[in-house]
Amino acid sequence: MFGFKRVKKEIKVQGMHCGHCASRVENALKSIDGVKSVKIDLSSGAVTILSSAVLDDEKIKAVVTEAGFEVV
Ligand SMILES: [Cu+2]
Repeated sequence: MFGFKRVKKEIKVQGMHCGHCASRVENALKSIDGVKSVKIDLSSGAVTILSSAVLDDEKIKAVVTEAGFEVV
């Protein structure tokens, strides 16, 4: 919602090869509490996460790993 603060976090994810991979990572990250949007650049593996609170790095790693990819 408008007016709430947003925390921006950028990570790099290895192993994404197509839109299907990207959407798996996106959905995994969106399952984390507070995540509002996920933007993925497939060619570089750069993932930008906007959230309403500071996210736990370990949690991010865990859901990405669970989806079958790796945070580098
Ligand atoms: Cu793929």
